[in-house]
Parts: sequence; structure tokens; C-alpha cells
Amino acid sequence: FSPSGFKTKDEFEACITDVGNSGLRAEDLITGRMRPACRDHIGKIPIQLAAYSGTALAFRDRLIIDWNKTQQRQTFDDQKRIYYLSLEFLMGRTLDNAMLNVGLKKVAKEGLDDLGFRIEDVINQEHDAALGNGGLGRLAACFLDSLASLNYPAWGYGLRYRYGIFKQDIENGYQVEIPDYWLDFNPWEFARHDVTVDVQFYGWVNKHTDDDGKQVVSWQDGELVTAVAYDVPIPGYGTSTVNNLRLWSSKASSGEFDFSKFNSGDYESAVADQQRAETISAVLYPNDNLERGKELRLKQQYFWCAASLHDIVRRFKKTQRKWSEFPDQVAIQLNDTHPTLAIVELQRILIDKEGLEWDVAWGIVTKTFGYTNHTVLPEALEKWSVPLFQNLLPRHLQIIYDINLFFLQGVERRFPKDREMLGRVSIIEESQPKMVRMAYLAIVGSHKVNGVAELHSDLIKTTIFKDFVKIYGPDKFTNVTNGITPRRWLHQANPRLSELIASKLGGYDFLKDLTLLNKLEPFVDDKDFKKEWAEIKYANKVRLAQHILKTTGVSVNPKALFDVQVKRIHEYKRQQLNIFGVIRRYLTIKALKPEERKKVLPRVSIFGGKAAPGYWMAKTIIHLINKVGEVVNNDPDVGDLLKVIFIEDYNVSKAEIITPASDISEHISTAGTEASGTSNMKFVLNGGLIIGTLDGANIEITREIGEQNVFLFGNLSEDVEDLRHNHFYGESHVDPELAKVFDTIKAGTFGDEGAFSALIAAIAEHGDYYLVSDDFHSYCSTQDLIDESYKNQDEWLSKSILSVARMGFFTSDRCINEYADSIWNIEPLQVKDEDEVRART
Ligand code: HBZ
Repeated sequence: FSPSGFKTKDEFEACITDVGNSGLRAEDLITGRMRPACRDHIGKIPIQLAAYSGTALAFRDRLIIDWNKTQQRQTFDDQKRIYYLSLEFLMGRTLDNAMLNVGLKKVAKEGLDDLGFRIEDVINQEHDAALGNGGLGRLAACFLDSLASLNYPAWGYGLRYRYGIFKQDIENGYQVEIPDYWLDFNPWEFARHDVTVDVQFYGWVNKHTDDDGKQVVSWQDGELVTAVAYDVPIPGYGTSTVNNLRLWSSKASSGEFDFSKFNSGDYESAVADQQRAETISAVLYPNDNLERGKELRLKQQYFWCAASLHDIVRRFKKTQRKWSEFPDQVAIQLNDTHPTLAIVELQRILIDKEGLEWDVAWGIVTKTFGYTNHTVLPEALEKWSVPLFQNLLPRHLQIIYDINLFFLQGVERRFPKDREMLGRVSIIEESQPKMVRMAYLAIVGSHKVNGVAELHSDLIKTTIFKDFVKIYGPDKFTNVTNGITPRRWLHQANPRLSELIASKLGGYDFLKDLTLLNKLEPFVDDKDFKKEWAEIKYANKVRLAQHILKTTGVSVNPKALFDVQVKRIHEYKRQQLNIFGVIRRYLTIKALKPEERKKVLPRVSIFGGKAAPGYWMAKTIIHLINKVGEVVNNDPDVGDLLKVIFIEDYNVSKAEIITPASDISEHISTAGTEASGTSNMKFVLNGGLIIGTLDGANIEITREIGEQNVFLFGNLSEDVEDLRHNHFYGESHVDPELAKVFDTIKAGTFGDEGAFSALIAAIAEHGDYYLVSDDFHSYCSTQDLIDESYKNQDEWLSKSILSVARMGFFTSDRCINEYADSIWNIEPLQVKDEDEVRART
């Protein structure tokens, strides 16, 4: 155990003691080996944070060695690499994960214990790296973990936002957004000031013919912004592989444009240029499943794509291979349409800079890219206005027009009689103004397109991308059902459960091959095992109850049924259905006589999640949940029978506390709207049961674990369209029980009823697009069934154990292997020292 700068544990201990005795400051904790900026910072921080810094630096030192080796080995081996382009990487904390992945958490715990620190306190000092909105960003983080754990030569590319997703405060029941400045002290990143790329914007396109009669195109003038690489090590579990996540930060270019301004004395505008440049990577856009078409967002996208492509091409060129070999060396996966410009950028590099013929270049491009779609919601499909494009990226717009022209010519040849098809599939939408349809561009420029769960992959083929299936045939479209990393979401978040499983399975191999969990099935009738299983769940609930008490002041009974819905707040995810159900439960309890209340199963309804700052309806839902909580939690008639909790600022590290503590979790989106969902997998893997619609991955979870172990309800996706139609043309449809809930809200029971009128009107008057009323009855009776089932704890435990035993499919390792086989055509690297590393674990 040797934190950076200390040769022996004694030396470290002596220093900590000194610091402890000298007024809880840590001036001398980290010696001169640290960068001066960090040292200055450390001098001002309290002791726990200093202990975190020391521990993080110790682990970082280890990682660096393996990281360098991995990179050297991958370069030497010169195999195909996968590059995962994602605007979001929702990593959460790193230290705990790093300790577990290198197999030295126990050692660290002992070391810290000796020094008088609790390892949990030290881990909790770390600021979450929250560079993402929700499922899409977290998926990218799980994929990085799996890629490294499986020894794939892989790089992630993203943006180094100075501000991640905002921090959420609740004030008077309303969400308030606070900036999330997370880079104060981040030991996990390495600034690579030697790795920079100048990225161009604006300007104009010069086309001329050279002396040999060849057409030459160049993009001239405009602005340059410099991308600086920041590298983050990504350790695999039980292997020495440490992959790289490269995040780009923007700064003013030191190129000719700025200098010319300085030289002419135009200082103010040179400073403005600098600020404008730094703005590009300043902040993560906080919208999930909504596109707003802001220029800065397009700038972010191009900045990151151009820098990443330049880097990838630079690396390829070092190998001195022919361009035709590019797709044998490079696979690039697009995490949604956000990086679609990478397709255009590669085509531009190949034709304008490297002088390849259009068709040859385009063949290389389409073999290189794969595109993952994460949504069918129309408001989330990216479109960019042509005038905006023309101004910001004039050469790219030309290339897009050419891609579209050749594509449409091919379509016309194949479907000469279907003139309307051309308008439908055109990459350019003929609207006012014209728009570039990014999903269509991504499809045309990729060799494979995948959805993220079976139902979703089927839906994209039959709805939004139907014409493209006709054009390309069904084989271009495939499904890769999402997965989660069991390292973070079982082993790290729920160490006691992981340990219990390991004790029965004879070790931790299941963390690398999750299908081994099925060996738990025989223990479903083992009394002692069941008892331990129940104790662990209870302990996790106690821990969550403590967190709730500390953060909200509300005391909840850990013996009650914990019912959890944590995810981004969105009408399609239907937190409103949940809270309306809670109000119905409240009314039911109130209507009971005191002796009847004794039979009611106590329940704690726990919500958490952020609303996009501009999404008024989502904010209204948060407000209602909080107002219902205020009333219910203080009603003496109710007592412990019902508590309603909104956990502020839901993020990855809170998810690690909440997930293991749930009895039932809610995955209740309108059928056909949630592409996959991944928290459903996390909850089941932690022994929680789920209530859900037949939507996204719920369907496959049900298939794997058995219908008897899931509480399903609601309408099916194939009926959604007809139901919506009926709302407008049929009779008034508000469910009578739901109408009572509305009356209660309108009576002012939860404060100013006007605050919630839009929420009610959306259902009662404006067509109930998300089918809240249609599903309400089925939802409530399923909740009643849950109460009954929970009373039989023995059966409940059996369901819980069997479900965990059958969750093997949902590891992100399986998912990554599927991508590798069917999309990337890439093999893992042989790592010889794997056994040695596993032995440490
Ligand atoms: O991606 C989510 C899906 O809603 C969820 O069903 C799926 O499990 C998950 C992983 O595949 N999508 C998102 O999280 N999407 C975004 O966060 C998003 C962010 C920015 C956008 C659009 C969508 O511009």
C-alpha cells in the first residue's frame, strides 16, 4: 500500500497523523511528487478528502503501469480496434471500481482501517463523473467496463464537459438546477497537451481544377478551435487490460486566425474568440429524448467527431497500410445519431485530403460504421436545419447532398414506380427550412443498424425505418439487447449479495460469466440460504432508510415494502401513473376503519430522477410527487402504512445505494416507447422484483426469468395506436378510480390545484397520449396483487432468488460479444497474465 509520494506505509501513516493533529488540514499529505495545482488544492481540503486523494493516487499509479502495457501491446499486436463514439459517458465514481477491478479492495480497506479511516467514507468523497443524461450514457460506461474486462482493443471517444448533468435540488417541492462543476480534483484524467487537433468551423468551399485537370476541393477560412485530449484509464475486471477513454476539451486555437486578430490590436474580439472556443466543451446538454436544434450542440458534435476521426486516421496511417485495409483495422460504433457527422468527416478526409475516388472512399466509410438507435420517439430524432449546416459546416453539407444524391439514384433504380419513396427516405427533408435527417444519414453511412431490445429492434423495422428495410433488406438491421456490468451493479453495489453468491458458486467466476448464476437455482429451497438472502435485502433497506432520513428528514420503516421508480422523469416513463396510484392508495387507507388499517401492508414509494430544465410537464410531475409526500408523510391516519419519498439528485452513486434496497421497482412506460431500459436489469440482478409493461427489455427479462416472477400489466404495443385514436373519436374515457384521484387533486388536497391542471388535462382533455387512463385499472390491481404476494415472504424470496439465477443473459459482456461478432468483426486480444490477475481477486 503506497499512496503516491510515500515509500512506506509508516511514512504515510505518520503524515496522516500529523495532519489529523494539526487541525484537520492536509497541507503535507501529498508530497512534491504531485502536480503543483493538485498540491495547492490539497492544502485546502479536509482530511477525508485528503485520504481519498492519497488512495486514488495509489491506485492510479497501478493503473498507469497496466495502461501503458495494454496500449503498447495493442499497438504491437496491430489488430482491429473498436472505437465507441458517445457524447455521453455516465461513469459515476471510479475509485471503488478501480479497487475491485484490480482485486485490491481488501488490501486498501485494511490499510485505511489501520490509518483510522472507513473505506466507505473515503469512497464517498469522490464526485460522480456525470457526463450523461440517463440510460444511453450509462450504457456507454457499462460497455467500456465490458470491453476492457473481455480484453477487446477498444477506445471510447467523448467530450470532456466542464459541467456534467446539473445537480438537482428540491426547493418547496420544485426542481432547481445547480451547475455540476466536477473537475476540482480529478485524479482519473491525464491531460495530453501533446495530443491536439485543430478543428475548423464556418468559412467557405473553394473548388478548382489543378494542373492535371483534377478537381480539388478545399474548405477555407472560418475559425479554428483546438481539441486537447484528456485520457481516462478504463481497467477491466480480473485482467491487466486497461483501455483508454479519450475526452476532448476545447480551447482557443493558437493558429493563424487568433494571431491575426492580436496583431491587428483586436484584443477584445480575440478574448471573445477564446471564450467562444472554450464554450464548446463547457456543458452537457441536459435533454434526454428531446432535440432542440441549437447551434452549439451541432458545434459540439462536429468538434468531437472531427477530433476523434483525425486521431483514428492518424493512428491508422502510422501502420502504413493501404486505405482499403481501413475497415479491417477500424470499427466505429455510433451511440445514437449524435456522432453521425463522423461518417461525413471520414468521407471528407478520404476524398478531399487523401485524394480517394468517391466510390472507393464511400465503400470504406460504410464498412467502418455501425449505428445504434435508442429511441422511436419522434421528438428525439435528430434533425438539423440546412441553413445552420450551410453556415457552420459548408463542405459537410455538400458531401451530405452528394451522399443523398447517390443514395436516391440507387433507390430510384430499384423502385422506379414508387416516386413517393424518394421523398420519404431522402436525407434532406423538404420542409421550410429544409432539414438534415441524421438517423437516415446514419443508416445510409453504416453497414449495420441495431436497436437495443427485441421489441424495439422490431419496431424500428416496421415504423420509423420501414422504407430502409425495403431498400437494404432485413439483414442490415439487427438487435443487440442491452446489458449491464455485473461488476458495478452487483459486486460493487451489493457486496454482501455478491459474497453470498460466491460462497455457493465456489468463487467469483460468475462476475465474468454471468450465466453461472443459474447454479443458484438448487438453493431456492435452502432455508439457511434464504434467510441470508432476506437478511442482506433487509440490511440494504436499512442503509437506504438511513440515507432517506439524512437527506429528507423522513423516517421510513425498513420492514415496509420498498417500491422504487428511479429514472429520468418523462411522460412516456409514466411517473404520473405511479403517483396517481399512490394517491389512490392514500385514499383507500383514509377510507379504512382503524382496525382495518392493521391489515394494510406498509409501503414506501420512492421516486428519483431529473427533469430536463425546459420540460415543464416533467417538472410538474416532480412537484406533485413532493406535494403528495408532504401530505401523506404527515398524516397521522396513515403513519407507517404509506410514505412517499423523492430522493434528490438521483445519479450513479445514489443508484448504487437504491438498487440493492428495492423490493419492487417500476418499469411502467407506455408499451412501445421505452427502447430497452436497463435499470430493470439492475433491480432484478439485485433480487428485487419488477412491475412492468410489456415494453423494451421487460419482455426479454420476463422470458428469461419466467412470467410467474414478474408483475406485468397494461396494454400491448400493438394496441396503442388504436387506443390513441379512440381517445379522440370514442367516448370520454377517464377511468372512474383515476377520476377520483383527479377530484382529490382538484380539491386542493396537495396544495394549489392550479399547479397540476396541465397534468390532468393532458389525460382528461388532450387525448391521453401515454395511455395513463387506459392502463390505470390494470396497474392498480397489479399493485394490489403485489401487496398480497409480499405477505407470503417465503414465496417472494423464491421468486427473488430464481430471478437472479436466471439473469445471466443481461450482462453487458454478452452484449459486447454480440457486437464484436455480428457488427465489428473483431477478436479479443490474448492476455497471458490473466490467471495471475484473477488470483489476486
Ligand atoms: O437509452 C435510452 C432509452 O430511453 C432506454 O430505453 C435505453 O435503455 C437506453 C440505452 O439503450 N435513451 C437515452 O437515454 N437517451 C438519451 O439520454 C438522449 C440524450 C440526448 C439526446 C437524445 C437522447 O439528444
